[in-house]
Amino acid sequence: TPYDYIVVGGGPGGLVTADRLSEALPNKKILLLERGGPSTAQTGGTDVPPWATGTNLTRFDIPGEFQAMFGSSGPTYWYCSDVTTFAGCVIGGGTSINGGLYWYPNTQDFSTARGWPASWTNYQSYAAKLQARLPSTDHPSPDGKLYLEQTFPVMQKLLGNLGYSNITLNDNVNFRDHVYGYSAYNFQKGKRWGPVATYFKTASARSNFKVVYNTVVASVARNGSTITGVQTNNPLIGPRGFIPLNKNGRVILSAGSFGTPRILFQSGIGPADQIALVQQSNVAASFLPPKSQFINLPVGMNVQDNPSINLMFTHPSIDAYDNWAPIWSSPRPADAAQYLKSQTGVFASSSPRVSFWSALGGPDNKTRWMQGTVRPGFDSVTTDYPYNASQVFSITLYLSTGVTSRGRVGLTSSALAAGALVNPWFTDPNDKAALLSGINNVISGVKQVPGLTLITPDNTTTVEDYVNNYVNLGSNHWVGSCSIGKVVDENTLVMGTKNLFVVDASIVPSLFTGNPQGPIMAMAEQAVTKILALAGGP
Ligand code: 6FA
Ligand code: ABL
Repeated sequence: TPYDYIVVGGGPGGLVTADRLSEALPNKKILLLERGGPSTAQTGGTDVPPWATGTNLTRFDIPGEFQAMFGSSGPTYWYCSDVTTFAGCVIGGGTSINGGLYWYPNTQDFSTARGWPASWTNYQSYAAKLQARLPSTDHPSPDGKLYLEQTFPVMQKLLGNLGYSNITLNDNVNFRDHVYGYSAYNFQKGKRWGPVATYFKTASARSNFKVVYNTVVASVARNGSTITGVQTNNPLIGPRGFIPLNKNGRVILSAGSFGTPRILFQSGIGPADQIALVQQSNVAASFLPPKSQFINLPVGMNVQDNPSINLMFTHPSIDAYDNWAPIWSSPRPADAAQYLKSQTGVFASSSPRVSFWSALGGPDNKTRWMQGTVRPGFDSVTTDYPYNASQVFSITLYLSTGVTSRGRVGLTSSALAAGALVNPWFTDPNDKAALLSGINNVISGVKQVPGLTLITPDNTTTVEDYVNNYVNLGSNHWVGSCSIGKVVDENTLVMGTKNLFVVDASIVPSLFTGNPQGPIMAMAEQAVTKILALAGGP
């Protein structure tokens, strides 16, 4: 059957969009196609840790299972198998597998200085719509108590001595210089909440909305600039997997910073070298339009991701929480029992605790912001010091708004996997210099905090060498591969097409001030409003 709107991808961009379309157009048919399967129990998920057997508390529902996403011994089916970095491929996309840090957008996130068209700078009413649907909390345990908070007093001393103030971070969104506070999350009732428990829930209750799981969209079919339907791998939903659009129908791509470019390349939209790779792939090539209809746009260019560096410390007051290793198979019994009883306690939160920001000067006289995330435990310690592993905590320092480095994403193999073609971190040496100065500033405060020891880097490695040799600078916050103003216009319409839109992180022209899921959802609220207002649609 044909549809009026087909939304491709059920991450934060796609879920906000599909919900608002189905709300505004009760007599039109809205289809959401998601390549992954269920995640939380609400969506049909059943992946429950052994300690919660018999409940509907899945790994996606329990915030405290976040670190187990990385350390799983079984198959990590929730990650996209054909994206060369972490990306969520279940309903909810990244929001079903991420750390849950959730920041309301601020003025500079949607400013013309960051590449947004002037028509986008009035972001507040869209942010308000998001916040009404999905408020943040910095007290994720429903009993109102804070758990595993030993890093807070340590950071209070460290950052207080360096001139930082303690604020409620989401109450002061434009105050992002020398501030710290409790992390804010999109959790509620002690569970992962996000767009799945809100937007997707209301969409799913409407008769004009349908979701189909386990369906990969390869390309859009088009007649020149007019999209006529989507090509999928699922023969059960249409002949040879094809789903047509109604007259005046529209397709919205929300497949993420890697997934959306891949669909565009397979639809003959993008740089010639990427379409050439599609031409070499038998099946995908058969769905390309004739060469005369290729649309040359800088899809995959202009990409950013926050460069980030982890520093590891010990302090005698810290509980490293066994480095989160036993949380799936053998959690601390009291914490597991408390969570099972009332969804309170340590498991009501993911691992991050304190968050902080600072504005940095750069050698090029540009201001760059630095964000810090503090969590008990660590990924890996490299040190010559003897240290007590049960007292380790990590500070991740990311360079955020103001980053000037850009990279490129695209197809990385003949099997059409997607990933970075040019890594986006430190392509401008001024970014590295700025982050280095920020790191040095944080480290300069360590000796003033009794008992605090920096163990990685240790005293056999200079901070400069540590940064120069750092292996994975990425932070999973990819934006820009279909930048607004370059690939899509100010209504998020793919340039050169009449009815193809993109609403996901790929259209974001520059990195946000903090972890991106909040601004992405506020962006989607604004995008869907513009799409609905645009003449010519269903
Ligand atoms: N962002 C935050 O704000 N706070 C965090 O704590 C945070 N942590 C993480 C994190 O720990 C990890 C491991 C990762 C990977 C990301 C984190 N992020 C965090 C970033 C945040 O989750 C992402 O920026 C955000 O989810 C991006 O939203 P988008 O809507 O742009 O895209 P998604 O990748 O979330 O969703 C795309 C959806 O499309 C997926 O459901 C996918 O399965 C689906 N899809 C992809 N290709 C498709 C295709 N061809 N056909 C059908 N469906 C497709
Ligand atoms: C984010 O925004 C980042 O994208 C994640 O990388 C980060 O999680 C979460 N938020 C929480 O701060 C970290 C984990 O805590 C690490 O254990 C893991 O190695 C890392 O992601 C992988 O990138």
